[in-house]
Order: sequence, then C-alpha cells, then structure tokens
Amino acid sequence: MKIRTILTLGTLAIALALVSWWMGEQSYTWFPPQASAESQLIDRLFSFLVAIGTFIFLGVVGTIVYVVLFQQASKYDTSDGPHIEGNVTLEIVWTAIPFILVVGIAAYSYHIYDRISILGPMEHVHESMAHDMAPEAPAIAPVAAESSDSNAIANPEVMIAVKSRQWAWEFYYPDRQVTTAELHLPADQRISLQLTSEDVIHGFYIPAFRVKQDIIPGRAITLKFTPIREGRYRLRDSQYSGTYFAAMQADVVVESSDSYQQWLTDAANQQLTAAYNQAFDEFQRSPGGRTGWQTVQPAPPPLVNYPGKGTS
Ligand SMILES: [Cu+2]
Repeated sequence: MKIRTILTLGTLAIALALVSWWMGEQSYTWFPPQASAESQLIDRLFSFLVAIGTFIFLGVVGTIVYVVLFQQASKYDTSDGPHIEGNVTLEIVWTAIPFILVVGIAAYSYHIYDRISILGPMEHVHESMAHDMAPEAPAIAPVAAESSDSNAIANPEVMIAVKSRQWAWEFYYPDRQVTTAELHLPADQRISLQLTSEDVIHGFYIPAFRVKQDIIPGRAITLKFTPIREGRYRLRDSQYSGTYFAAMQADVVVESSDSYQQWLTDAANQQLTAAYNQAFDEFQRSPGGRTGWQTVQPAPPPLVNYPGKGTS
C-alpha cells in the first residue's frame, strides 16, 4: 500500500472515530433523566455500544458509497475483479477484530452488571472496609453471611413489598404497615423491593431508573437499586398483561430522607380508602359496551393509606 493511501485511510478512521464518539455522547440525551445510580452505569454502556455501532455503520456504508460512486467498472468491462483468496493477513485481521470487539463488549457489560449488584451507599463500603482492617480481629472469624448481616443492620435497606395484579400496583411498607398506590422512595438509599404477582406475569419498569424486572406469579423476586435524583417518575408495566394493561401505571416519588419519613408518618395516620384505579373505573363505566369481546374483570381498587396525588 502506498504511503498516501495509508495516510488517507488513517485520517478517515480518526475522523470516523471522532464522529462515533460524538454520537455516543449524544445517546445520553435520548433517555429520561438519570434518576438512579444504576442508570448512570447503564447509559455509559449504551453510549459505548452506540459509538461502536456508529463506527461500524459509517465504515461499511461509507465504503459502499465510495465504491458505487468512484470505483465503477467501465461500461463494457465484464472481466473479474482481483482474486484475493488465500490472503492470510486479511483473514487474520477480519477474524481478530470482531473477536476482540465481542470479547470487549462482553467484558464491559459484565463489569457494569457486576457493579450494579454491589452498588450501595458509601457508608456501606466504609463500614466493610473498617471491618476488614480492624486490628482486634475476633479469634473466631465470622462467616461471610454474618459479616454481611451486621453491615445490613448498620445500614438497613429500605424494604418495600410491591404487589401487582390485573391491573393495579400496590406498595406495602412493612416497617410502618402502610399501604399506598404511589411508590415513595428516599434518595441515596439502597432500595430492596419484594415483587409479587397475584395472577399473571407483570413487568416492573421505571424508565428513569433503567430498572426492569418481570414478576412471576407464585414467586417473590427481590429487586435492588439506589435512586439518586429527587422528583416524580412513572412506573409502567413492561409485560402485556391483558385488556387494561396500558392503564397499569403508578407514580414514583423520590424525595429526601426527611420528607420521606414525614410522608410515611402522615400516611400511617390515614384511614384506608380505595385508591383510584383506571382499569376498574373504565370497566365500571361501560358495563354494556363490551359485547363481543371478553375481558378479565379488573381487581377492585386496592385499599390504601395513601392514594397518591393527581390520580383521583
Ligand atoms: Cu400488568
């Protein structure tokens, strides 16, 4: 290859890399705000994939466009192109590049998912580090489960039960025995949700948190994450679960630890009332309008201490 060709190709590759990097940065703006610690990691992985995808896409399409425009055979030339079978260097290069790419993407994805599972408040990390470095170690080393238990007590996770049914979300705070139709979470604390379904498969999905988990009937599934940005977000069902599936939504409020505690206390002092439920409401409103099609009758609205704002 001529020096000039190599320089041209090198310049093009650098320009392509810069455009791809820019595209990767753009991908952050395609999503809702990053409201959980997990969302920052997921978005970084997505940005990385967008950059790689852009590089490959522009490289392939650019080559095709260049060939179509500038490398055409002359009108009556029906001869073969150059015969390049048996080019070992070429075969090694086009095997090695995809191999390195796939292994790299897999390793990076694994690293992100690994970090998501251990993400917690900083105190947790300091706690365990202090624990490990304590000079007066007990004669009998605690087993791993015990030491993680003691950390959990020093830094309790916020435990909330999430009950799903056709078609309503219900949230239960076992510490205060409060039931709500709106999910309230303290910011910067590790949240541990126990997800259950009373009938069919539902999907717990908060786009702003980038967390999504299928809920399987007959099982309690634990989902952990850390909200980091105060505000009001939307919980949606990510698995089609029947007629009123689209109405199966709820608000998620992330607030400071103080106002969260205040809200919990206020809610605990309120009487149980029926929450507004869109599925149930629509079903009741048009009892005669459903001729010719069958539907499961929606579950009655959940009885809650806190029905939520802006829904009734
Ligand atoms: Cu559902």
